Amino acid sequence: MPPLPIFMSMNGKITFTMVKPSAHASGYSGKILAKIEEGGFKIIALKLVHLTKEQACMFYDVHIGRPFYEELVNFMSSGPIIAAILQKENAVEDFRKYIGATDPAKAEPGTIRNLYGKNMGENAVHGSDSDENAVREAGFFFSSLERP
Ligand code: IDP
Ligand code: MG
Repeated sequence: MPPLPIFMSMNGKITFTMVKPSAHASGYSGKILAKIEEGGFKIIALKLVHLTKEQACMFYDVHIGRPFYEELVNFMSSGPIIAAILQKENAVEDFRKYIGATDPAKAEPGTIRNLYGKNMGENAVHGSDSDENAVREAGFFFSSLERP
């Protein structure tokens, strides 16, 4: 992924999420966005995008070399996703808790991945894993005209 964007004043207060292709195709985007808002996360940028394989490779470049990388980028470019920037105090950590474990079978009952995930790959949503990655991921999807 490209270097950090200049815009960083919301560092610590934002996270980045995607409704993954399988969840969007199943018609869960509305329910998932509602659940995100119910959790106290404010949607401050939002779009529907169909990533090319090259774009998915770039987004997930941190996972290059992992056994699931090829499957992951094929899946993430298989259909449209909903991308959003979310604002909340302690956004990254709180959202990771709110979506649950990577494997939906291990995610706490009531979490988004528990409710809407199918398996380890098709786990309904993405959530940034650090403040630095949240800023980087938000900058990958949204220009300065598309976000506060
Ligand atoms: P995370 O999304 O909970 O942060 P990561 O380890 O960063 O989990 O992995 C990124 C994504 O790659 C996961 O959300 C999942 O969709 C996919 N993934 C991770 N591990 C596996 C696996 O063992 N098999 C298939 N897909 C995987
Ligand atoms: Mg991750």
